[in-house]
Amino acid sequence: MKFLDEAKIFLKSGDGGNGCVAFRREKFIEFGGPNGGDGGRGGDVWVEAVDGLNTLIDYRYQQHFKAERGHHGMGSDRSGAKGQDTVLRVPVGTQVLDDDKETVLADLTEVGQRVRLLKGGDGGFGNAHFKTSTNRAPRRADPGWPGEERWVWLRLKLIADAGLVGLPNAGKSTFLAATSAARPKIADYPFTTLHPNLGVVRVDDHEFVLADIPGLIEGAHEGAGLGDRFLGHVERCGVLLHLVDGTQEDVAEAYRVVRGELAAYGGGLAAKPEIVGLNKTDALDAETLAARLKALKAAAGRKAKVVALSGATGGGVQEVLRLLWTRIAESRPAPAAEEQPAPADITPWAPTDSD
Ligand SMILES: Nc1nc2c(ncn2[C@@H]2O[C@H](COP(=O)(O)OP(=O)(O)OP(=O)(O)O)[C@@H](O)[C@H]2O)c(=O)[nH]1
Ligand SMILES: [Mg+2]
Repeated sequence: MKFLDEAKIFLKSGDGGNGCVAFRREKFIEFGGPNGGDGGRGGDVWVEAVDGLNTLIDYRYQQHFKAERGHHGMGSDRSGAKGQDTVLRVPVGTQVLDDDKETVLADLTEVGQRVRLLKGGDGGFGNAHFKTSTNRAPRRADPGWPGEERWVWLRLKLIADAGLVGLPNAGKSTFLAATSAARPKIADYPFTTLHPNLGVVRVDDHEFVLADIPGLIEGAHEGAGLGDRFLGHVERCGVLLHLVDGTQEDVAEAYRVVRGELAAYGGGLAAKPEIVGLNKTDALDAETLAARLKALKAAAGRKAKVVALSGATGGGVQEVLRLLWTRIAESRPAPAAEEQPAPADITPWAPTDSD
């Protein structure tokens, strides 16, 4: 199963600025000639792959992108300035597709790569441009040429950064729903989740992709329950969030069952950094909570970090997200900072490609 993050957006490049009708007016100069300047070119729309983004979440909130219109020409032969370009910053791996969702307009595979999607309209000529030997006072100036506009799709193949594991009913989907815009099915029976769900989680100024997969049970590696066939979706995660339902008697056993299945699955899952969450703590009194937390800590050993939380009320959730982010940041390859030129927001307009 492939996970895709998609967004449909509307783009428009800037219209050209209008040309100007003006005449030279100066004392003692009769019949000053035409001096209306040309309009400026409209801004272009670019797309650029940048470092530090890994989802298209920003394009859910803003869907219309317009570049600035070229400035109008003015008297005294002043031409209008070029309109500002608009640069869409997208994660590496983003493809830009046409409205039909098939034609690939741009495929951004490395940081810093930028592609012009729409060109701004040309500016109109001012009346100085229309001066001829027979018409020395032309009143004609052209309006700017319109910019281009189109709908495009942005598409990014998502890879989960963090994976939720646990027994059925541990509250995995509730956690995903509480921390992202994903709306997985949640219910009070095992195997509510039949397919993996992904959500984009924001914590502080970072964002990462969290995968919720169906619950594991004892013998999953032999096909019990839904088996371990969805574990492949968390194989490439940097960290696992292992949720244990705190309302059950033996939290340590619940923890061990899932660890056993992760180890049996192989693929390095058992060796992945793990955050252990004692979940549903809102339903526990202080004494039970302390006892179960202690039992779970003993089972998890020193290596794993154990946190008490409640996906339903949100208690402890921020702490868990920060811990997850820390592990994810550690697991991501360090960006090769020296190699990348600082991405400038605007590319200077090169007159050579302005045909
Ligand atoms: N009191 C309490 N109940 C919770 C909490 N989180 C989840 N639940 C309840 O636990 C039940 C199971 O929640 P789900 O999120 O569907 O659990 P799951 O781990 O996704 O279950 P599967 O998809 O079957 O593996 C639901 O009835 C939830 O309302 C919590 O923090 N506190
Ligand atoms: Mg679920």
